Amino acid sequence: MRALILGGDGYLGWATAMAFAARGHDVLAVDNALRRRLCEEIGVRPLFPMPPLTKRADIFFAHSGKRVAVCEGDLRDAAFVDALFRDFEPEAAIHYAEQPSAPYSVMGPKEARLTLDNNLGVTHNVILSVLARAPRCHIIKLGTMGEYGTPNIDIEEGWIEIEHKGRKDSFLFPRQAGSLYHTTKVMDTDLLWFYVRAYSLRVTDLMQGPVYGISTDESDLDERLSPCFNYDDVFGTVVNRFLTQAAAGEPLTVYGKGGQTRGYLNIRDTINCVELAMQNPVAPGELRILNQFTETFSVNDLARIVRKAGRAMGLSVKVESIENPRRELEEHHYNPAHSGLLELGLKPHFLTQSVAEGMLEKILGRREAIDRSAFKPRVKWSRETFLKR
Ligand code: USQ
Repeated sequence: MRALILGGDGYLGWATAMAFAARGHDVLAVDNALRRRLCEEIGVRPLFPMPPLTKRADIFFAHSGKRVAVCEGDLRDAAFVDALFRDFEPEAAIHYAEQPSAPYSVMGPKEARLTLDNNLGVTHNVILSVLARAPRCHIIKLGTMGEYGTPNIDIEEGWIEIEHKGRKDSFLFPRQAGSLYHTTKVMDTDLLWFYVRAYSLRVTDLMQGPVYGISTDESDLDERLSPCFNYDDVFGTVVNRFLTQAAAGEPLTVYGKGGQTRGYLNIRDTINCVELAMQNPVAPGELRILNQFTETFSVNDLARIVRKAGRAMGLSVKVESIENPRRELEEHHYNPAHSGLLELGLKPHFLTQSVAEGMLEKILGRREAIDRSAFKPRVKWSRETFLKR
């Protein structure tokens, strides 16, 4: 299929672009290197080498003979987005092009504004350009499980039927996000839902949990094709952080009581979920919501898994409970539905000990490059951060 990958330089976008090209799809990856710039600004670096996007596309071509076409540009520019949809005529637009970090989004007023402006601005430009230039294009939007928060009831897959005063109707499941970043995803969903209802857009909104992983079939071809693997407190997700902490001989930083439970998935499953969504498009006027994760863990569960894998590899792994910089429940009910992607054919890759050990092995190969000062959380969910001007 003709797939436009928006945010094609990021952790998930680049891995998806290569996998889709390898599987015979016609791929155009678009990015403005925002993630690289933000990492530089806050003084953090991904662990594995990351040549510029065009260079990575050349390296991938040299290994595979498959071409990821690349276009550099800012998706907040409406004319640029319009031209992309007009010229490429995509059948599917995979929309990863957002500022993806919860801590970054509440770092200060500048970061909060950037997150809001970028995430909503890009989503809205994509919607308008699809309507104007490619009305049959299926928008596949990366949302987040964090849109639902941690309510004290089971989480459904997108929708909930409510009976009120003897009448019934179906509504979006209540959303109550825990950061500004997650809130922009809630707002994205509302924007998409409006345009689906009013203008018959075709949309799949994937509510994804935290992703982990380094390896995909394509990134394993050459270390320079690795995904953008952050382990710092701002852009690193918890499994990737814990494994890097273990490799560095630093304690695993469990925030608070560690009972925070989320739905996790391997980066390989992200790629497969997005491809399944693309190959099974929705009809015009339909908003399909799929909960994208394969298994749930508490932070304490993850610390145990990483400690066990580390010990099996001869590392001494310590676990430290530190003050939680975030406002989140540390003990809560969590039972989200997630049957939609399995019904479409997803074959999950679970977080087994051998997967954790495989990741550790790769990380140990870059042990010298680990910046130990990047582990300590620097962003608190506190009003004081917004007093900066
Ligand atoms: N945590 C720790 N110690 C750490 C880092 C994190 O205990 O050193 C805890 C956090 O407090 C949280 C959980 O681990 O309870 C997950 O944190 P995370 O940083 O891995 O994930 P999060 O900030 O929620 O965001 C990530 C991605 C985001 C995606 C989201 C899915 O950055 O783009 O949308 O996962 S979800 O968590 O389901 O909302």
